[in-house]
Order: sequence, then structure tokens, then C-alpha cells
Amino acid sequence: MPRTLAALALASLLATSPWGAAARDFNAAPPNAPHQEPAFDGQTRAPVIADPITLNRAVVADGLTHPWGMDQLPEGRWLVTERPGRMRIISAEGERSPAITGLPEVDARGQGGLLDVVVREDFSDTRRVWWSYAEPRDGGRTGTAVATGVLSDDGRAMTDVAVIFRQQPPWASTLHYGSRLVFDETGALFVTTGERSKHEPRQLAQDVSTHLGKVLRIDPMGGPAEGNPDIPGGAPEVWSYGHRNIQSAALGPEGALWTVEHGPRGGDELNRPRPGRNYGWPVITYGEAYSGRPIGAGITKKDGMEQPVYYWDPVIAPSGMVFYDGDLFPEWRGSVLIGGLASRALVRLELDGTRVTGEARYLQGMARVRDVDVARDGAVMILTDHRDGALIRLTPAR
Ligand SMILES: [Ca+2]
Repeated sequence: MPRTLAALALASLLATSPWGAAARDFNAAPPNAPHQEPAFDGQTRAPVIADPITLNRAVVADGLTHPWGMDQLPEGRWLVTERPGRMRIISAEGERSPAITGLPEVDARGQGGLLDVVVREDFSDTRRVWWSYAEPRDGGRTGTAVATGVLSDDGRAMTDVAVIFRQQPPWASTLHYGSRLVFDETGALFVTTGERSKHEPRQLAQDVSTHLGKVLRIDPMGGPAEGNPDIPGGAPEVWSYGHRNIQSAALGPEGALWTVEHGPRGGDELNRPRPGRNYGWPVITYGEAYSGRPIGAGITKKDGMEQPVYYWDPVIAPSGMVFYDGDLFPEWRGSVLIGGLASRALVRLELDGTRVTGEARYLQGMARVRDVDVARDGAVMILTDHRDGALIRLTPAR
């Protein structure tokens, strides 16, 4: 098949390219906010891990338009979203289905469009899928939304579609939608959001009655989940607040949610959001505005506001994340893998409990990495964010 031949040709090109080895130089870049002090040792610039591994890369499918999210189906195929509004099934051999019909309209301007997708372990029985997207609202405004539907047996159509969450308030902005979807161990669904970037909605990250700049926790068929924190004046879906734009989220090995959010210039942060806590944006943050001016009062600490587990200055520009627990990279078990957009890298953090003890980067300079996941056989799968984006399978060269 032409598609497969093209993929093989690209795969052999990649296999001879220089991106297989781990990068060693990323901490040489100067910080954007050199006057800021971390709150504790190891909160930023963890030691560079001298990982001797070399990665093999195989392009499973290319020709995807700004792919954003993926999840693996039980029989090994991948559900993949493309930001313009398409969801497809991609086989392990790289065969792409036509776009699945029946999804609601998305607003694909700016950072919007069809975003994350997730299924549960019982997909074979239920064929149920959840996805997030930028939803068009009245007056040119938009908001993050989450829908669920049942995939038809032939994989061509989404049926019984219901919108189960609509971010309030909507805003006339095409930026900072979040939005990752993560099921917790109780079956509740975490939804991460952004604060829509503009100055006025940015302040709503601190307003617990809104859905902007929050981690939300909902019932998978709609409504707030049982067991959410009781926050005075808070919307019932709110789990944590004071976030900027969370595009990375995953359950840790201990069953707790971890997130990485896009910070300002020099302020991306790794958090382990706890119920009812305030993560500070835009009152406290590391980094500075793109103009070089301070954010707010330019402070990085305040009583009642949480410190990130880790932060990056300069930023990595995080996308998807996953905790590695597979067989192909035994040395990586317990690490968190994070896609990097501006950093054009796959980032790996080694952890000791909730402390970061080392950082490694792979594929540095190759491509904007939009999502990362682990296949059932332990291969690391990434999506590259381009007009001609790809699903790429990473294995160790042994
Ligand atoms: Ca923060």
C-alpha cells in the first residue's frame, strides 16, 4: 500500500537521523527569570540523566493534520484526534480509517479543535469513547467541552453522542483550552482546563465558581463526581484551581493525578493537584510575561498557595504525559514521560516519591511532540504536531 511504503521510507530516513541518542545539553540554556529562587532544592534543573539508550523510531502513520490526542483500543489499534475535527482509528500497521462521523462541531481556530480522546478498560463491552474539544458558543465565543458516544461496530460512526461538560463562562478567545481527560481509580473523569489566556479571564483561574484554569472532576455520564472537595462558593466540578493551561495529565503509580501546565515564559510546572488546593496562577508563578515584564507582583510564593513539584525555565511547552510501566524500557519504569512542543523533545523525569531526581530528553530538535502514550507491548508512542503530523513508535535499539 502506498501509505505503508511512504511510512517505511520515512521510517528508514528517521532511523539514520541523529535524534536517537539522549540529549545532554539542555540545561545549558540560560533561564528567562534568573533572579527567581526555587522554593526548595531540586524544584528546577534536576541533574541531567546520562541515559546511554538509543531510540529506534518507526512511523506508524503520517499525513495526520495536527494530531492532538490518542488512546489505544483493546485490540491494539489507536484512536487518534486531529485538531481540525477528525477522529480516526489507526491500525498497528498504519492503516487509517476515514474520519468517524457523528462528532459535534468544533471550533478549530487558534489552539482549538478536537483535542483529547480516552477509552476505558471495558471498551470491548461498551464501545464508549470520551473526547474533549473547543466548542463554538454564541457570539463567536468558545469553551472547552467534553462529549461521550458509542463507537459503531464497524468503527465508522459515533452514536448516542452526549455533551457531558461545558466550561463556563465561554470567552471570545481561541487560546488555552486545556484539555486532558484522565479516569481515576473510582471511575470519575478528570478534565483539565485553561484560563483562555486574555487578561480578564486569566483572573478567573482564582474564581472557584468558574471552570477556567481548573482541574475538574466529573461523572463520566455528566455532572460533578462524588467525593469532590467542598470549596466555599465553588462550582461542584472543581477539584483544584489557580492553573494556567493544563495540557498534560496522567495518573501516577500511586493512583493520584499529576499534571503539567503551560506557564508563562520560564514557568511551566509539574503539579500533583490535591483536592481543594490553590496552585497560584496568576498570583504566584515562576517565569515572566512574553514581554519580559513580571506577572502580577512578580512573586513566586504565597501562603495558601501550592508550590509546583518541579518547574522549567526555560519552558518545555508540555503536551501529553504518561507514567512508564512497560517492559521494553525497564530502566524507565516509574519515570514520567512528557511531550515537549517548543522544546521539540520527549522529556523524561525520574522521581523519588514526589521529588524529581533527574531529567532526560530524547529526540531533541526532531519535532513538536503533542502527545505520548505507552503501547501494551511497552513501546512509547508519540504524536508529532504538524500539518503533516505522525504517529511514531519508539523502541530501544539493543
Ligand atoms: Ca502554580
